[in-house]
Amino acid sequence: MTSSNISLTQFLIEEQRAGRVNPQLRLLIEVVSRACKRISIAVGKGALGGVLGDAGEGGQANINVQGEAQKKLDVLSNEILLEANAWGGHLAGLASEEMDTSQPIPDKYPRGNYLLLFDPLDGSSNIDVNVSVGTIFSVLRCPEGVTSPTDADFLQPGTAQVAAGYCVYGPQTTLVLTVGHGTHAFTLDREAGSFVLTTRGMTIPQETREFAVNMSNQRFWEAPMQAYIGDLLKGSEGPRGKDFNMRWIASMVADVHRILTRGGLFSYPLDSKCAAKGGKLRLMYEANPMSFLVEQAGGAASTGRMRMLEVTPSGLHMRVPVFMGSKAEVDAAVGYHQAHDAQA
Ligand code: P6P
Repeated sequence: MTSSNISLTQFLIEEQRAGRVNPQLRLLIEVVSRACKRISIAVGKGALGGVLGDAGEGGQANINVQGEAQKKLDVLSNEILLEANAWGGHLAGLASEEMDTSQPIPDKYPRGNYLLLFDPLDGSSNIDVNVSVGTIFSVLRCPEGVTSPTDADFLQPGTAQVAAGYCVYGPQTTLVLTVGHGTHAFTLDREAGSFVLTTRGMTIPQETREFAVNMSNQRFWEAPMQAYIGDLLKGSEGPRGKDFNMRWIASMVADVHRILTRGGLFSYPLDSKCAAKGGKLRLMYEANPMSFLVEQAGGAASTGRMRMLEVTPSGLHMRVPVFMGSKAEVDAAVGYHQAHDAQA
């Protein structure tokens, strides 16, 4: 780390001086980053912290609103984020992957102008096998005149986000953030206990030779996805004219962090198993924040048929098919879907 590496706090003060964030949003981001530090500590303890395994009593895992078994760390991470954000006066309400509905800030605290949505610990099925997981968050403005927000107040398109980020708990703990002026990475200095700016202006290469998809679902994909991936797998002998490599960590934060760092195409497409729900990944606190970060890094993000950030949310836990990463590769995947739909 060179002395020129500034802290997250200094970065945010400079963004405020430049008029790119206001004091309330700056406080919000600082509070979320401190919560992520606490989550990082809990994740890092693993078996030593008694926090591995499923949440629940008598061997019966709790099942969350997603129909997924909750991990102890899912519950703990959610509680850390709720407690950290309750009293600061920067939020009007919160929504979480782990909670059925959104929550207004408790009456005993002042309310602010923002809404915070988060997936407190994405990829948590990886925790017990020591693979990177992460926290994803999205920030919206609370609608004018709304003092006690309900779910409907959160249902804003991704273009309405004022900030988004994730914290990946891997070999390093890294916070990646956008406030709409580029995507920037901050690495946790564990000795000092502060996030330090390590990449100003992450940039995704336009082209790539790497894709991330769960290939075991191939037989369940729609025809255009079958055709698209089929052509990638043909490599230099096929219509794409180049060989591709594949990575799948099954932790969106880790896969997208790799793509923000070196390029690639991430996809969780529709398949016949999840089509009835609209897809696997959630729009409001997974696809939208990640799409904002990716676009701000020069990449693209789509449902395969439209720009992700322009999707109109129909519900807090709405699911969508996801394609994001290197712009030329996202465009290629979208092209296969457009060609298929044009013949339908
Ligand atoms: P699969 C983790 O559960 C998650 O929501 C994303 O982080 C990840 O990309 C995806 O699901 C993995 O899904 O079907 O490969 O286990």
